[in-house]
Amino acid sequence: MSKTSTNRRQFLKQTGKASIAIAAMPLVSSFTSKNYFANGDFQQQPLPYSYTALEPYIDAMTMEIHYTKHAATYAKNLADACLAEKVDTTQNTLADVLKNISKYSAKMRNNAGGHYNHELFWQLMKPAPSITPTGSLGDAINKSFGNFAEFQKAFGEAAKARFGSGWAWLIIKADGNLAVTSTPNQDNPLMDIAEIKGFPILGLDVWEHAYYLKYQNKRPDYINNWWNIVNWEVAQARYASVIK
Ligand code: MN3
Repeated sequence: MSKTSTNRRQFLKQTGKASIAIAAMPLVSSFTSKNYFANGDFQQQPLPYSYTALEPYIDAMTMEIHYTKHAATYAKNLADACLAEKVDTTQNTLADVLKNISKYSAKMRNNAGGHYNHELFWQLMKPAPSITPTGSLGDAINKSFGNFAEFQKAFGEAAKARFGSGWAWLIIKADGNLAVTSTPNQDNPLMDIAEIKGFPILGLDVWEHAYYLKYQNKRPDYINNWWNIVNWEVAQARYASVIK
């Protein structure tokens, strides 16, 4: 038996759920009950690098406008929605809100998703990272997709095929397996309304505001270049936080 499947069995045993089907929701919800972002996950956190740091793959003006205008607005509108809809941000995590998002307004859906997705996106990038994942996530990618190049192809196809605005994802599904998915607008795989649910390991913003100044209509070039700045340490940490 492989180490991965042993670990999965141990996980399922620990949750007290014998079957994959019954264990389906606990895997995701057990993670989402944690406050993933330090220092308050309802507020916009400082960008972990300068606006120029991801050049030449993402230009400084795009980073500045994306962070100070687009993402800041999601954070502000999320705060407004939490007040209006009586979400106690000291008692609930953002992920708690996302997994019950069908109970809230469209404003909450757009801005809770927008805020979570962008806070994650900033963390998932860094200048000059290691180019391929190592550790248990690297092993899981090879097992699920055959090899790293095949995974990149699948993820790139999901990002290219998302019509209009949205996100491409690498997620851990409730059965512990990896999957590539995409969501429209600011939805994400933690939401109870998501077509394919799971815990996001990687997320790529394919809204035009994320790339248009540099790439214009060439979304595939933006997607291909993004691999040069993926922070695999953060992705690995997210994976390891769910799959022990
Ligand atoms: Mn964006």
